[in-house]
Amino acid sequence: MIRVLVTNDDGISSLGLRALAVALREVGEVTTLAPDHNWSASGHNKTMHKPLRIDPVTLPDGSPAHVSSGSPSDCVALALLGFMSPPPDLVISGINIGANLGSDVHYSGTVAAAREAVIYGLPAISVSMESDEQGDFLAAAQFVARLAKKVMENGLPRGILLNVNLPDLRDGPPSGVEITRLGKRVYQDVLVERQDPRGRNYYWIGGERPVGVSEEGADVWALEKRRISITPLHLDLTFGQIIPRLQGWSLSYF
Ligand SMILES: [Mn+2]
Repeated sequence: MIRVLVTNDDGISSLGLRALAVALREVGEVTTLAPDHNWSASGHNKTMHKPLRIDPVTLPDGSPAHVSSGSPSDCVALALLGFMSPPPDLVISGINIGANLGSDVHYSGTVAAAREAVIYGLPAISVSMESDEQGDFLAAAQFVARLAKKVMENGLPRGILLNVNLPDLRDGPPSGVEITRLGKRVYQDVLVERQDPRGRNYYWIGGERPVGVSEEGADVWALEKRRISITPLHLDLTFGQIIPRLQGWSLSYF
């Protein structure tokens, strides 16, 4: 029986998390440890200057879970550093409400939680769906359970996580599964400047939802075709091709 840690960034009350926790029971022994509030777009962070709490909770289906005051990546660190004993064989983060495509992976707490597991040397999957709170998370979670079995059967190279994005399954089943590369997100952020009731200016980063550039083989493209996108992400962000050129700059200290 494999041991699976389930977490997310939308918080313990998310239906996406709950569906995942239920479906993964087909694969192994599930431990759920998730943040006590929504950490979406919180990126990868480590709480270093205040204590972290973990409290037991019961999910609506009656299964036990734990809730933490920490970030998504804190939840994974807490579990792997000893809260979960023995440690998990696989970490799955999600199902996030809203896709995480292209540069989203740098903002995403969902992806950060999976990345935290990979830093510790464990295989991990981050899962997001292009939907709102009412999405068909159960169907999505059943696909993730099948993927999790594949990961355990075949293994993943060290340093790799799988970033999975699903189309909205309320519109029907997906048209396929595509192994993709990261695509290009286009953010439509707009700076909104307003005044608070005391007359001081405040700023809000607003604007329309991000769109994407649809290039064949990219995650954005797969979702546009209503396919499930699976992007392997590596911890090593080095852009090796440019190293010889930079060496050619002959940089020296003096
Ligand atoms: Mn989220």
